[in-house]
Amino acid sequence: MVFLVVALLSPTAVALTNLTVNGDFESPSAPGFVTFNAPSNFLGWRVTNGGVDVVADNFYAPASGHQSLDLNSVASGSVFQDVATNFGQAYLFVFSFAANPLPDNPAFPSPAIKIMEARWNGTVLGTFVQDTTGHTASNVGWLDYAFGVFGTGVDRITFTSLTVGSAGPAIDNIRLWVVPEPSTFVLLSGSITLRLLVRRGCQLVTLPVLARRISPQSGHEQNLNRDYPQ
Ligand SMILES: [Ca+2]
Repeated sequence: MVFLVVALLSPTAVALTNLTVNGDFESPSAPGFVTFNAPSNFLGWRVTNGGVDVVADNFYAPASGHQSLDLNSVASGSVFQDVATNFGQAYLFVFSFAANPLPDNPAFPSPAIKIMEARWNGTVLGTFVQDTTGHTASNVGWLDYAFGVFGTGVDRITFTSLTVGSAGPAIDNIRLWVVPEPSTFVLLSGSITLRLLVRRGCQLVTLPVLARRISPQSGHEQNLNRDYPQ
């Protein structure tokens, strides 16, 4: 069965509820940063590899709110969250991706190019890369990535750093929204052609979709017109 999302509605047509818990990494409050080494938990998230840092905006700017997550403490980290979903229901999964632009802890050096893998319920959505060259604490270079997915009952969102060292890929503003109708969806201003990766059972397909720019935000770059990995 083909699932097509077309973004043609106004932003006020449907109120979107984010189904993730602490997808903005605003908890716990981090005066600077708070490290969670595996295995550990913090609100909404389980750390399964290495370690991660919840980082406050006095270190570098988040995509949203006051904090974001660096997927490296001093080693490659991985976090996941299980989200209750309805089987067969279509969802839009969106996250902001960048990288820690600050200098490394010299004892744990990392390359300038940071790499992360994102998964939906075990399915790799893609490998995401940011070169921190030219980025700063105030110009982190956050990008939004969006995927259409289907629920299976309980679905696991996983983010894994593929970068060594103490400054890793960074995520923020994780969103999971129900797609209100199979043929319609609400996004925000600006029209961009987007490919959504759609999961139906075990089959992965990509569909060309007319989408609209998500979450306009000062200094927050958008990257919705790229071709997503298949
Ligand atoms: Ca945040």
